Amino acid sequence: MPVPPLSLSTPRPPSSVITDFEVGKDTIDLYDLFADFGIESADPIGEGFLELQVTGGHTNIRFGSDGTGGVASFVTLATLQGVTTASIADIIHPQPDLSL
Ligand SMILES: [Ca+2]
Repeated sequence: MPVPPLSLSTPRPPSSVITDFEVGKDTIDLYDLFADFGIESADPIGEGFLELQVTGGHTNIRFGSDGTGGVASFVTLATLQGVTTASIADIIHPQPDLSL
């Protein structure tokens, strides 16, 4: 089957289900994805780049490439099965250098 062309507006990797995520022990690494879009934020949830959507006993990790407003909708990157207490502390993402 032919592989569809990658679009810059399509985050990678595609949505996946993670069944063994443990809050406080495991992390979700979104560093490269954020870096690809030039996103460097101390508060990616507050700025609309990331949403942790708790629904049906699971958590959907959703990415919005242009933050609050803009034209891009949230895209679900992964679903943490059986997890409802994940927070930004469980996500690896680029942060501004506050030491400057
Ligand atoms: Ca947006």
